[in-house]
Amino acid sequence: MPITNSYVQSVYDVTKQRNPEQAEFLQAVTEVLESLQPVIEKHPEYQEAGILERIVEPERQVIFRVPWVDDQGKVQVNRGMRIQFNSALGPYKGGIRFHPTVYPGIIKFLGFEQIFKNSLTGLMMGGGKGGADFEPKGKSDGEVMRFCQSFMTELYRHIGADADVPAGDINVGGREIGYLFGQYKRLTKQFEGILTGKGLDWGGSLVRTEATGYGSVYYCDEMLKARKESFDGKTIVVSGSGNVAIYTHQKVTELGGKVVAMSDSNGYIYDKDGINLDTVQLLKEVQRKRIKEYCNEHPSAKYTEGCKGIWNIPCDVAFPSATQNELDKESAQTLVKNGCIAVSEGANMPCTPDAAEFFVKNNVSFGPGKAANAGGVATSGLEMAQNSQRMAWSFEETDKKLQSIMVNIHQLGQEAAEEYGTPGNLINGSNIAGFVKVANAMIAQGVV
Ligand code: NDP
Ligand code: 2IT
Repeated sequence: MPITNSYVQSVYDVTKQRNPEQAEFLQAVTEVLESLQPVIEKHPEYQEAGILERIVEPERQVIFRVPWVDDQGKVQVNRGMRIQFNSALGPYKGGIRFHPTVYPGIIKFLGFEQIFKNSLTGLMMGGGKGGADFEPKGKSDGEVMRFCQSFMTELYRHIGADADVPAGDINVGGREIGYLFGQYKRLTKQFEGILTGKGLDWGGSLVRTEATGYGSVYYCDEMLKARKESFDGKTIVVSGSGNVAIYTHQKVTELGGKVVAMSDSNGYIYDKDGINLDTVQLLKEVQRKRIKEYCNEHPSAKYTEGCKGIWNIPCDVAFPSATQNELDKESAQTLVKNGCIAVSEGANMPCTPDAAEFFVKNNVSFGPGKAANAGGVATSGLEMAQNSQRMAWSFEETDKKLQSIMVNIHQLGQEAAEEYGTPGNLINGSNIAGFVKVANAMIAQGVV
């Protein structure tokens, strides 16, 4: 849907002028602004209060030096950042990404998406994101620890249990959260819920590790139910082999699907009889090795160099769960040609805009990231609730809450899509449902 509303267009023009080099951020803003046009037309109060002008500009952006010493004794310097995007609904909340591609355009796209995603969860969380252009591949535990300690030595002054609560994202998992938490405590003497994804013995929540993958499957299950389908007997392709991909595999298998392919940034593995999750977990979670090595254990599987080819594998349901813009229009056309009926974005913005549009136009049930992968941050919200209570809930109780949040997010998207004239379009519906709550809170809180 192109931008036709002149107010929306003027907001986009200013955003582009202010952020000319930030392609990913502009991509995320464009998609949201396009979806919001019918809301803006129906509710002039949003324009009167300057909501769009405010919502595309982060409340605060901190960029800092992260110096550390490698195992050879050499000084290394990375760039760290935390972007505190919007606090209308609660403390800033969102992950930290360590990847060489990190720059403000990536962290801003993620922080911007996070505003609407967190709103959809129904929990009290604003939107933020952080990261560094650090490459953890090939680094020792000691190097990762020193890097995390240096990162937190600046970050600690900007976060707080009621101010900003970071978590994991690409290359930030249990190990990194531990090192970051330890350094925060050392600097402040406070044992507080300032991060989520913590270890289970020191304030973490059951289900947080599994939550994004499980949530993406629960969400997709709702999309399948809406078309009178289920996972039973379905062939599934999951890209990535990290946190989100692994627990997507686990849950989808439990519900009767068969995952035939997974990947990492070097290439993908395919086995028509199904990918063995124990081997993937050992390789990725314990040994930190490449997915290619899977074939040493399972000679029936085939490894192919390069990521894009994974979408040529025929499947009923696809879970792009690695990174942004990993699935383009050509891949979308191939998936549709091969009979794919549903796509659930485990990653943030993994489908290019023309790929997403192609899915919607061709009757593929399409779950946009800010809805489909909201289970991770939702369970982070549950971790914060448990920390505030100084309690820990059971796996079953937490998983049940996660499930009902995902069902609700799907319903909110459906209802808003219907109300604003594009029934079944969960991109529009989720953007609108997420936006309206934030916009109303911003109006109530005045011009800040
Ligand atoms: P992990 O670091 O655990 O795994 C990332 C996976 O994606 C790895 O297999 C990695 O391969 C692959 N990958 C990363 N970058 C690229 C790239 N540039 N090209 C191809 N493959 C790549 O991260 P997560 O599983 O946590 O995150 C995956 C996605 O899910 C991200 O988009 C993240 O923002 C999103 N997400 C994560 C949530 C969470 O709770 N963790 C919550 C919601 C969304 P390699 O090992 O080779 O780098
Ligand atoms: O993109 C995301 O939602 C995350 N990386 C999880 C954020 C969180 O605070 O749990």
